[in-house]
Amino acid sequence: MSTGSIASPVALPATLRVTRIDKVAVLTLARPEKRNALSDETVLGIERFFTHLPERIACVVIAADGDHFCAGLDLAEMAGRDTIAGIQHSRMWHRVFDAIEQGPVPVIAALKGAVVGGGLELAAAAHLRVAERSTFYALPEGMRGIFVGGGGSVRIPRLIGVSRMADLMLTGRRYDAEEGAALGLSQYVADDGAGLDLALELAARIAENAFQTNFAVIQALPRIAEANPREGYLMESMMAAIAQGTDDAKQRMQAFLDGRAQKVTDR
Ligand code: 1HE
Repeated sequence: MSTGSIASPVALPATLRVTRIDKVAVLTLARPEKRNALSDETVLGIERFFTHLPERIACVVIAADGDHFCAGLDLAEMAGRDTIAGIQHSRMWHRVFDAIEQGPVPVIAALKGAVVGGGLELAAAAHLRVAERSTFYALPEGMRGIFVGGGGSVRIPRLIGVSRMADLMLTGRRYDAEEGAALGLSQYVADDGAGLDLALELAARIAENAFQTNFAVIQALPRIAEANPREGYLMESMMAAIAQGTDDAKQRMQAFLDGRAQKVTDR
């Protein structure tokens, strides 16, 4: 599957590139010579992209040039940062990765090679992850004398639990693509070179869903899962009622009853 280049509605740094297929936008990390290490310029560019999505985009895929998804924080930019600047930097990453996770549309990360440190934090902010077989996950912060700062301590335990994250950080352990999928780091594994196509195929399906369903899945579902069940059930009922009350939902249900819509088994 090939992608058509588009001009992003906002200026992006040379380390990022945007392409589009119909309702799917692809944001590509384009700094392979530095293994897509996340400079401040890149992270702020990611924020600009997600807060100014091109019109009529229904799903975003985050992809990467080169053999590695992302080697994490740009270590070359760390040296001059004192403690206060470190807090501000981490809060900036939180803001940016929140824009991905809390944005209006589902986001898929197409992973390969290194998905390490801040690269794993970025991947964890997406809603779905497709991992090529070359993918390996690690949290080498311990080796560098630092700690996760991009929301990893919140998001990664949701995927694999605190004890596995502690193991990654304390021992320098790596998980490969198959292990990562078994543990919940990715939902899909693809052959090397096939990850982006699979991500695009999934994105095209997601883009056909009703907006209100995708919105409920990315916004309500994670909150309900973490809520007290009493509040969770109430939030679920309200979300269900809002979704089914839309004209779109009524038309989709009628289309099924009239025999004009796909069956579950058609996919
Ligand atoms: C980098 C970075 C980087 C590569 N910042 N420049 N992240 C890490 O500790 C991971 C560090 N990187 C690696 O372990 C390896 O680079 C890889 C396993 C990812 C890839 O290995 P390889 O052999 O393919 O590449 P390389 O030769 O190590 O790197 C190629 C170039 O990219 C080289 O620069 P060059 O000018 O010498 O060619 C590397 O210096 C550069 N490079 N990774 C800067 N990360 C908000 S808190 C988040 C905390 C973290 O993310 S900590 C984890 C940091």
